[in-house]
Amino acid sequence: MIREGVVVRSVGGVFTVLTGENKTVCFAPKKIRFHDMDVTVGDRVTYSPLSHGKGVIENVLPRRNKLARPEIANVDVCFVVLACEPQPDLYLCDKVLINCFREHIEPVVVVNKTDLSSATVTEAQANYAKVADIVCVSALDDSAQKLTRYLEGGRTACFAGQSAVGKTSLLNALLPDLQDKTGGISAKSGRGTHTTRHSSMHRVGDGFVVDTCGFSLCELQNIRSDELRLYLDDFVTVGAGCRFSSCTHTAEPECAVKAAVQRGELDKGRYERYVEEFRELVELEKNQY
Ligand SMILES: Nc1nc2c(ncn2[C@@H]2O[C@H](COP(=O)(O)OP(=O)(O)OP(=O)(O)O)[C@@H](O)[C@H]2O)c(=O)[nH]1
Ligand SMILES: [Mg+2]
Ligand SMILES: [Zn+2]
Repeated sequence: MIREGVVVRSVGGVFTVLTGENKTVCFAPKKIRFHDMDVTVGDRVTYSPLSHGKGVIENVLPRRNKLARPEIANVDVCFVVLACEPQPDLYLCDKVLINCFREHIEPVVVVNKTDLSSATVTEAQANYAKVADIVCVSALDDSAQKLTRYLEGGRTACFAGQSAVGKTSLLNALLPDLQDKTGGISAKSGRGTHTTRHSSMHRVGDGFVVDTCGFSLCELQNIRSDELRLYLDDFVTVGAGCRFSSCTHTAEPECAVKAAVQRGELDKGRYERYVEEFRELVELEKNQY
């Protein structure tokens, strides 16, 4: 008898598959991959149960969407977590947001550690208020509850962000019985110590939340340089006023986006990062052909 379930944990080729309230520890024959990604947390799979709560994955069902960083499939919402420490990497944040739009995932910018400082709140608002919800929280009080409204109707959310921004701490705040391990920031590098090593999916209220591993590198997923601008909603709105409808807002004359930056209506840092990301894609494309 074949069963269906969702992969809630994946560690070294061993997958925990949830069907209703039952968890089955499954193995996957090496050949099972779906498109270019291995079986991953969030995947719906079919499996043949063996004895003793074990099983073998037979197939991966088509994905609604996927992200490579964090590695996850079939999510509705992505909580992109920023904090005053470690220092926010807005290039990383931009790229995660763009990949979310590309994959039809709702990104929410979550500013954590607001008990320490509100500087990141200001920065997040200047950069992202026009493109995503911004939710300010601290894992030290009950403000993480603000995230639960994104799970209503049984939606699945994942965390994304640099190591040590507090992803696991926020999940622990939502699920006091969980108390997964959290880590710190290395005094030497100022970076997180990569405490979470595997993604895991947890039921929270109506929906699910996936804790993920922190990362500091992220590539844009299947996005061409000339369409990059379409994934920045704030640029799309302002860009309606550019002289050329295909304006990339870089070298073209009479560019409404550049004008808006000059008037201070679009954040200069955000614009400069866009130009950098655009150039990176152009470089990549040159090497491809
Ligand atoms: N002051 C303060 N500290 C926090 C908050 N949230 C997390 N921390 C601390 O930040 C550190 C990192 O937290 P984690 O939850 O392990 O961070 P993470 O994002 O899961 O990190 P990785 O698993 O490495 O990706 C820990 O020392 C936490 O106690 C917060 O809201 N305020
Ligand atoms: Mg963690
Ligand atoms: Zn333009």
